[in-house]
Amino acid sequence: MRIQSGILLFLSMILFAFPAKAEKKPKPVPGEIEITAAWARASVSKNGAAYLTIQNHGDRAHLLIGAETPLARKVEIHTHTMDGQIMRMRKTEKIGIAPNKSIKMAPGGIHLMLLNLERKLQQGEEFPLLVKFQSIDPINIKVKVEGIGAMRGSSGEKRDTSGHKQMSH
Ligand SMILES: [Cu+2]
Repeated sequence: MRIQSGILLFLSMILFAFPAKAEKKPKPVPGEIEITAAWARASVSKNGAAYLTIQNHGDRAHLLIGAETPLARKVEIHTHTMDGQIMRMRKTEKIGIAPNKSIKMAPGGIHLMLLNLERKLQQGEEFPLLVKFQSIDPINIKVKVEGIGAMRGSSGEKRDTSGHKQMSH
């Protein structure tokens, strides 16, 4: 009896000493990560693509590790690479965003592939997207759906105050 309760005490001590790892990520520092110009193309097939501009205003690097939306079974981060003469989409697990840098997703470049859409994305609508990072809580945003051949979002684009016009090539 005494030995058993001793073992129990020992086990409970272990449990208290090693609480279940709750993998609680710290909240993003307010303003550290800014997601602007979130848009998607109206979809024609069961897959779609969404594009974000993610600015890291903080002084530490961040890693984009994926996204989720109730509208798609799966969201993958894709890049485009040249395979000989053919441009191919390639899945990547993460995209780094250096301190005080930004990444701008665009057709022909980095994009979020929305796989197995529940329904077609209609121009003009908005849908929720949860954007996930490695070391901070995910950020919930809305994505605006633009036309089928759109090359950029029509709204939400931050004004470029650096004095030069956006290059069209
Ligand atoms: Cu893709």
